[in-house]
Amino acid sequence: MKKILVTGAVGQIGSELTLALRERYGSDNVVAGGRKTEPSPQLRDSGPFEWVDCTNLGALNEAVKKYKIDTMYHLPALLSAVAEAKPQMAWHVNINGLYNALEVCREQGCAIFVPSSIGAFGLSTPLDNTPQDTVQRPNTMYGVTKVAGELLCDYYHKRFGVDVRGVRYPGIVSNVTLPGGGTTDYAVAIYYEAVKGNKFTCYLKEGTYLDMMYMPDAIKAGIDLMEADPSRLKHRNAFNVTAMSFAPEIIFQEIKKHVPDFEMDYQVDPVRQAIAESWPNKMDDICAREEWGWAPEYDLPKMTADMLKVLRERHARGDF
Ligand code: AKB
Repeated sequence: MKKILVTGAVGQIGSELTLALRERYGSDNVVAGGRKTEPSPQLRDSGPFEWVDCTNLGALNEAVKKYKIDTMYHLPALLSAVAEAKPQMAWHVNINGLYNALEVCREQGCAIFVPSSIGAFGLSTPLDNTPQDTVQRPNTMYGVTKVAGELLCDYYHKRFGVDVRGVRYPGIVSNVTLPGGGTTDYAVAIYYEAVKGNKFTCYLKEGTYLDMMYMPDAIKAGIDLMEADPSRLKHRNAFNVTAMSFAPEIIFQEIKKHVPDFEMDYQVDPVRQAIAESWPNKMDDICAREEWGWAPEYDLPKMTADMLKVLRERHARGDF
């Protein structure tokens, strides 16, 4: 049975991925690693929890030894908009933290999952049907750390034989933990405002298409890729994966089918708009489909119906 450490377990992806991993591999076999934010009672009480800062190599090494970890899901990262506001911190967490995780995995023979992002692309990338292997010249600190991270991961695989694999996540929509400081966050916030009966003000322009994915598919991607037969993998870091592509007016119209008097206007944030315009409109994820059977379950209508159902229940309970 695997022994897994999830670093960044209290974050947007980690808080749900950790629970899914516990269900699959047994609660005692999945350690949730947090740095500062208090875990939810569910995350803290459903299995081992350890305070571990990935920028501290010694602490990370100790945690891996203590729990005899053989697989790491390494999730800590500053997202795109906040990385533009704090570029030095973004480099420190996204790159120095990743370097530490790779070093620990090299020394202790662990496999490791490292998420990359649509942020690894830039304006000179073909933005429609973005190929798996293409130009990657991002002009944001987030993008720089994501491309450097992909290259570092491939280097650790080739040079040291570390079993490191990753996906380029698009914007992730979830009904549990809010994202913090990303460019795609509007696609989460819009559902909360619709459920609260508020008008939504969108910080991206009409017509700004981006790839997106519902959290259950994001979790499935991470688990399926780590369970894939390595002999089938021609790529490793990192696979394009997508489930849908939409612009603000498209998700708005989909929500309106369920909330007829929902309203939206625009107040464009130039920083996030420029980032969004440098990212693909829609990626081609054929390599993930062919090499490890990637197939998402949720499209926009199915995701919207589920998001609204869950958020309405949470709203009725007074969660937000
Ligand atoms: C962000 O918007 O920064 C992230 C991402 C697409 O990597 N959600």
